[in-house]
Amino acid sequence: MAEYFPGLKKVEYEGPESKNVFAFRYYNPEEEIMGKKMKDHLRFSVAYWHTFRGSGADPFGAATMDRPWDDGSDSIENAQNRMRANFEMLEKLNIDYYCFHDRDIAPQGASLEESNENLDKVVAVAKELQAQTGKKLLWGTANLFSNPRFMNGASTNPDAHVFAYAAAQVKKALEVTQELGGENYVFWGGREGYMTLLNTDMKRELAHLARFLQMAVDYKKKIAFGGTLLIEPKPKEPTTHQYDFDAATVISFLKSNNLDTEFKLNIEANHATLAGHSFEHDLQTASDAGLLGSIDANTGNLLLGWDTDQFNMDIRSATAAMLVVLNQGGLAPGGLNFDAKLRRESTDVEDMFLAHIGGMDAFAQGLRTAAQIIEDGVIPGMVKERYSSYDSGIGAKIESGTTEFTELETYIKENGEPQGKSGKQEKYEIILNQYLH
Ligand code: XUL
Ligand code: CO
Repeated sequence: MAEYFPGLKKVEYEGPESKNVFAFRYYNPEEEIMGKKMKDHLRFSVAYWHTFRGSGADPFGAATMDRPWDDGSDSIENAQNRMRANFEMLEKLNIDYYCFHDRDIAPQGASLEESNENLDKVVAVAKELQAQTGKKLLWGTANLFSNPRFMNGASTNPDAHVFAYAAAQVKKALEVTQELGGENYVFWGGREGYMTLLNTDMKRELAHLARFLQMAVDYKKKIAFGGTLLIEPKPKEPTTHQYDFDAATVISFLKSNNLDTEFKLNIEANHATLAGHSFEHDLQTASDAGLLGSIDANTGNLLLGWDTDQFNMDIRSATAAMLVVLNQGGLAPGGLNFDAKLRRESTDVEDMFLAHIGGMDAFAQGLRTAAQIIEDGVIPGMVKERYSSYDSGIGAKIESGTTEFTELETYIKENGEPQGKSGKQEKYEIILNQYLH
């Protein structure tokens, strides 16, 4: 078989002293942290759309990246070759998973039937490569936003004909995800949202979205697909107001439509920050609801106001994320999907490797640091102490629901004014910095 990355060798762990940018300094897949292998904590995944379909094109200019294996055509053969390159990269980077949209991996045809046939031809190659390499599909999804038919949305489109098309496309995408043993299936809203309320019946559109998701649940059960269904929140872009705004909005939408037992959330860092939250805020919100299913591990550029999908090299942010993951006992069957693209100016093939190595190592270091923070217990102990007034006495009665306003009024009359207690943010930050080195 052709070699797609001839100049690039398998990336190995060399330890924190290494200066080799093609080595891991922190990611040592088989090493155990808190009783579990690093690879099982992190469950890294390559995002096919960015890594094998990204070209560096942006609204201001044409493609900048030239990949020797990609002839730029829409042929099935070209699509199959890209898939082969993907598996070589997964092997060389020691990444166990990948994720795709239906239209990333195979060209769309002139009809739904033709698109489905194209998909089957590439899925067959992917299935064979999975069997040969042991690599796995973290999740599949349907692209319900690129084709002009979806310009006014997919399941929230005012035209029922488009709703039906979206349903047909998701049906097939669920089937191929199942065929490849996908461990999850993602719904990112795409163009589910609106540009102006003047032309929009929001209540009706949201009811249609709920219907669509219920039909997906029903079809999942019909075909006995065992993966987790995930919803990926995003507040804006491409529409002005995306319905799946943030974790809190999606959780409440799921609960009010009795869908919260059927879906979990796929939290993306750059989407959280676009919503005005930190990455860890949205992770914690999802986790507290028992609904954190998977992560799109990227970052935005906070100086820009859009979804720049960069590889996250920030150890502090990765540590905050891994704290949430460790505290909920892991992510499986979810994982850390690098929904991130090379900068337009990073045009070398080797940059594809460097970006993933840097992202993997940041989250590996974040994992190690988060484990240390939890094992030392200093910060968790300070937080526990901060809430200790609820562990006994009147606080315990408040938490257990065994007191009411009259008793609380009596409590104040007897005990007077509460003493202000310092939040000690700077102390927490100093201690956090002690771990980040
Ligand atoms: C878009 C985005 C998507 C989803 C999958 O912002 O994050 O790539 O992850 O549709
Ligand atoms: Co994403």
